[in-house]
Amino acid sequence: MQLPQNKEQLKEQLVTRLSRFLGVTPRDADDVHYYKALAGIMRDLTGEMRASFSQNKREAKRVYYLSMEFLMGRSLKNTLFSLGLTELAGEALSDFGVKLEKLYDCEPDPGLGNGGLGRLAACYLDALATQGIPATGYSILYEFGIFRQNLVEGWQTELPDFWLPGGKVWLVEHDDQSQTVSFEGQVEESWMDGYHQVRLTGAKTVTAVPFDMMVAGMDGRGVSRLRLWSAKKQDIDMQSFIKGNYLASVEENAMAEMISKGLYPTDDHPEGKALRLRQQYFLVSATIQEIFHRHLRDHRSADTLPDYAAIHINDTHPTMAVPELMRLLLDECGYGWEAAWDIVTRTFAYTNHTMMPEALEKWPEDLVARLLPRIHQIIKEIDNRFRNEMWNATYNEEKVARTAIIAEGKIYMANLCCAACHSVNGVSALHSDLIQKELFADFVSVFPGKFGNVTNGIAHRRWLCQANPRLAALLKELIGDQFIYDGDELLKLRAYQDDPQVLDALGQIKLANKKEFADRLRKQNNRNVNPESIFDVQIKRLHEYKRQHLNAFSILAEYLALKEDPARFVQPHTWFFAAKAAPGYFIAKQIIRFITALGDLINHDPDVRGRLQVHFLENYGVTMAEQLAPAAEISEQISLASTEASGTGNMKLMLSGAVTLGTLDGANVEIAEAAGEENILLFGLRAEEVKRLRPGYVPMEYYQNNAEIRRVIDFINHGVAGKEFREIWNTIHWDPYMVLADFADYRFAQHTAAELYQAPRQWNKISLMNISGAGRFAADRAVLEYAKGIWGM
Ligand code: NBG
Repeated sequence: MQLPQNKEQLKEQLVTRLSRFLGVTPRDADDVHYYKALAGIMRDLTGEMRASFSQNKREAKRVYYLSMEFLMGRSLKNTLFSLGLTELAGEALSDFGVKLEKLYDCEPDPGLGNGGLGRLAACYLDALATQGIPATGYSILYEFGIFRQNLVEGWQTELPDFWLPGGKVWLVEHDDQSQTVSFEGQVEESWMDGYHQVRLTGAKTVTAVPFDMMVAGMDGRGVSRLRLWSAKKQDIDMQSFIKGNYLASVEENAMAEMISKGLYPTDDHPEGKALRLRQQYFLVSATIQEIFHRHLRDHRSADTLPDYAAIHINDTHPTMAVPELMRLLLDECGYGWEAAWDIVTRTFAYTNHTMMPEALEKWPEDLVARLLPRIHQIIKEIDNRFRNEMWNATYNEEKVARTAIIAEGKIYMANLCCAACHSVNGVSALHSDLIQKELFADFVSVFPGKFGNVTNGIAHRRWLCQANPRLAALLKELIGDQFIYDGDELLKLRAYQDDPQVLDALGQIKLANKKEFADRLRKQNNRNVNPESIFDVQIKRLHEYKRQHLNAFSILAEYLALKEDPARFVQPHTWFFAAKAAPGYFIAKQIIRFITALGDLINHDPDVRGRLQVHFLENYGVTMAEQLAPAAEISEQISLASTEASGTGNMKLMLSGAVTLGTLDGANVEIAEAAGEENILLFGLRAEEVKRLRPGYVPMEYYQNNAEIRRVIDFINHGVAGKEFREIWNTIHWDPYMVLADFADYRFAQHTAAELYQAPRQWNKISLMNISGAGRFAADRAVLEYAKGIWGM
């Protein structure tokens, strides 16, 4: 298939596809048909491009990015944009009376991830393709992605997300490349001719069938592949079937296929469930077997694996890849331990994405022993040897205990990564510093060279050029189009920081984006928002550490102040929240309910009408973020310092000119540097202050000493919009994320923002400084740092 050169060619391809694959004529076809036809063309095109890209790079080292999550967002717009076909497609379709924009809305959001971790992986595939680095992302083809969030009287309920009907048009099955993954069974060892032989008998096997999806880089410079494994079990228990036990005959199949049924909807907080462990091993076993055997086929010896393969472990979820590769080297190829370990340690690198202690994965040893007996043996041996190594290096029993891989019946996945990977990095300067000084300090004392930082980045072409076309057009006019390829080019915009025309143009673009978003809300959600009000946005997962409740308490304070003095001037202000909470995270769900109730209270109160509004938007996802980010003016990044590893939403909002109102946490620190400290609204405790104050923290002192806090908390005590919020009231008394400690300073920052907003040109200048400084957060920069500094390319 050829890249369509002109409108007529594309029309021809569309007509063919409509009739051949969908059985409709252009006249009878509806938007979904056109969407599928166009997507199918793009899928085939990018598939072929990938094949030739891969062929060109056959001697090159490859990146294999293992991640339990890839939050891809929609593909059609991105693919057309990258291949420079957007206009052509629009024209071709309009000849059939079809609007391209409407086709975009036919595509579901493949929600194969929870939040930042999964979206980061997707952004990296995009950047790797543009940089011409041959890469494959590996994950699971979850039949159900992240749940659809439905609020019933403010209470989050979870509905299944059927994404495959509209999403599978992007996938190509390769069942000839299936792999077999074994669970359970017994390990049998023997010696033959002086060689140690290991066999697993009586194991239960599952077939991993790969489905590929392509991500085209800008101008088709390269194409990344996302390979998703689906669990299949084709055979049937014939004995049960013959005896008439029909259910029993397929029961095991159903169990096996459960593995790829659904995404675990928790982030930053893994649940130690057997199915989750099965999922993890399923992913890594299929992936490592494929990489390994392909390497042996192409290069004949496993010795050279580290020269051709950089395997990346995205957070600890795919850590079992380490013992899995050891297993292949030891049991299949007869390597000795040291030689195998040397190959493994030169092949793997690991990124840590969170410091939250409860989020660090540990698996019960007995579960691993039962489910993965051979893997368990190998991990035990790694643990033994690593304890020795640590002891010889430190003669310090405590250090040995703290870095142990197995302790008290649990397997510590982050420790396994630190022991086995040649590189360990955090995702922002602050986070990398903290993991080196705290979480992994013992490892650092012995292996200092292993640890580093790669600050996260975002696919700026998606988040700027595609999501915010008005701004992109202005930028092209002012600074040319090189920023599309090189984020740092955005700095050139600074030449216009005092140009009143440009500043006004930025204001007009923001207003147009706000109106567009308000329109959408009116049509889709029947909500009316005032586009002249300041758009204040907090969009991210719901977690206590991210402190959506701090924002909510401040809104309540604002409201109560206005009720007391209705004649007071206030800057009209609309707050948007959007967030999913882990289904079992009770307090997080209560916070959603609280914000919704706050909306009910405020949005219906005639005293504040037209001035204050609060909206909690249901079912947050990548597409919603693409719609809301261009309209945002205040970017709420208010986690307690030292809790947010990086954040990436902060980068997306900055890139669209929103002003960060945030703590010095995660990548906010670098955002402040990039925009200039005077162009960001910082507040709150610093990481080192948090560390110092937390142990003796008494939240009620703030309650006693601050009348505004008192008023807010007492108000909550009496219920909001007729609803009780006992649990929220209780947590404030304990306040693990120090909301009360930062409250007064946060209020001050909010007032400052409202004041600055009174002077539009000044505000727009701040906005310009943010847009122009956002280039360093391009994923292109981040993947190049990985490639050079970590993957050895
Ligand atoms: C998240 C962090 C974010 C970070 C993303 C991507 C997990 C486990 N971690 O701060 O909370 O931006 O990872 O690195 O989802």
